[in-house]
Amino acid sequence: MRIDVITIFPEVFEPVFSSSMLGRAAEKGLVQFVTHDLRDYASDAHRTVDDYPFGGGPGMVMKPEPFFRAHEAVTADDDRPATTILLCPQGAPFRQDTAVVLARAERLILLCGRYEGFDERIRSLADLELSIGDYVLTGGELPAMVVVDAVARLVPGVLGDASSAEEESFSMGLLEYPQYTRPASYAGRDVPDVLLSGDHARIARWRREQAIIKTARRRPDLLRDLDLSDAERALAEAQTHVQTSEERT
Ligand code: 9WO
Repeated sequence: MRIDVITIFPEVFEPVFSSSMLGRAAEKGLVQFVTHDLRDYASDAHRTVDDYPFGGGPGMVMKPEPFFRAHEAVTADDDRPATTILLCPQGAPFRQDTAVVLARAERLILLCGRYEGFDERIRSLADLELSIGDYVLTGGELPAMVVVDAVARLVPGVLGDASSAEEESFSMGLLEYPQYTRPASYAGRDVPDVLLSGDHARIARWRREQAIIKTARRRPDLLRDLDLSDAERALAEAQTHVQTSEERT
C-alpha cells in the first residue's frame, strides 16, 4: 500500500511515519509513505494556499488550485488507482470497519486542510470525507495520522502477531475483555481465578461474558446491531440496572 499526504505541514508526519510500527512496515516494504508540501503547488511567489471567503465571514479558506494541482501530480506519479480522503469535521464517522475496508486499498491520498475551511470545490477531489470525532481541530493533520495508524496496522504483515488484530476490541463489535499480566496478586488485588485455571474453553466463555458486560455498561449503542444469543442479550440487558465503576467514584 502507498499512502500520500498533502499538507502544509509535511514535517509533522516524519516522526509518525518513522516510528516503531509504521517505520518497520515501511522498512519491510509493506507500506510506502509519501508527504507533499501543498505550498509547492501554489502559483505565486508567496506560496499562498488560503484566501478570504466570498460573502465575508471570519478567517480564511483553503484555495482550490493548490489542492487540484497537488492531487493531479500525486495521482500521476503512480499507475495504481487511489482512494482520496479529505479529513474534516463534516465527514462520515471513521470507525474500525472503515479502517478494515481502507486497509485493502492499493493507494490512499489524504488531503489535510487548515484555517477555517476548504473551498467547497476541493471536496470533489475526495472519494470520501472522514471525521475522527465531533470536535474542531486546527487542521486535518492529526486526524490523518489517526487514519494512517488505524489502517496501516491492518495491512497484512504489519502487526507482529496477525491474530491480535483479529481478536482485538471492535473486531467482534464488542469492547475488549479485561486483561491481566503478572503478578497474579498485586496490592491485595487478585487476577480472576479462571485466567489461572488453564481451562481454555472456560477462559473463552468468561472473556466473551466480560466483553458483553463491559460493552453493555459503557457503550450500549454498540450492542444494538450485534448477533447475541438469548442468554447474552439477557446478560447485556441486566447491565442497564447496574452502576458502572465510573458512576461509583
Ligand atoms: C474553524 C472555524 C473557526 C470559526 C468558525 C468556523 C470554523 N470552522 C473551522 C473549521 O472547520 N476548520 C477546519 C480545521 C477546516 C478543515 C481542517 N480543520 C479541521 C479538520 N479541524 N478539525 C478537523 C477534523 C478532521 C477530522 N475529524 C475531526 C476533526
